[in-house]
Amino acid sequence: MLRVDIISIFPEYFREAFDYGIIRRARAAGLINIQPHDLRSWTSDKHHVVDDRPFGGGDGMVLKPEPIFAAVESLAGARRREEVPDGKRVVLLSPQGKQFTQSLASEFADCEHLILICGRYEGVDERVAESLVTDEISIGDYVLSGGEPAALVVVDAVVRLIPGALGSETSATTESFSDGLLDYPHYTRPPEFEHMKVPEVLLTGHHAEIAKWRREAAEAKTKRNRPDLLK
Ligand code: 6GU
Repeated sequence: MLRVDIISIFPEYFREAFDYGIIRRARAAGLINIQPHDLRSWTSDKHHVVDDRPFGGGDGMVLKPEPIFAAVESLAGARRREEVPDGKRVVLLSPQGKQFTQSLASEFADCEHLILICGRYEGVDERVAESLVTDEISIGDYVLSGGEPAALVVVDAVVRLIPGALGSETSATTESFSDGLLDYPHYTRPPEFEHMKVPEVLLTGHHAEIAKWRREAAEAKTKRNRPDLLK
């Protein structure tokens, strides 16, 4: 059972997000336990303040360190990165993070406990990234207004790698990225749609030729859409 705690100032954002498809099945099967938490519940002041103005000036507000350290202490039992036990990862979602990849998703799927911290506003006090988290990750080169959508992305990518989450399918190992190429093109009925035909070889039942076509089509599509993967 993989436990995932998500720390956010918008815990309601996740209300129905995990109630569909593979994630719903994995939860029902007891493969994963996902729990969103309100960062404000780890404040101690009357107004539950989680942010403050940046030292040095500038626009916007910065998430304060104290509630985040308190949250991670209560969920992971650690106040510093070095104290995070094996099998646990404390992850800050931020546009300044290192790129989230399929390989990192595999590492997370092998863990017993993930703590995902959703960044907000113009930033998070840097002592969180410096001293508390085991990983600071970004899901791509664009700016989101918060880490919440990124947390959904991470949970989805990780859950489908947990043994048993995909049921009888073998998809997880044969799809995009596991062999460094994009997935091959897929077709279903009808064999002709508005003058657009399914490649003939796929209708023949010649398995070796189909495999060869798929390999070449995957390479061509990778060259066209993601030449960086071939370098
Ligand atoms: Cl993880 N957070 C934010 N705020 N923006 C992002 C991101 C994360 N990944 C890409 N852009």
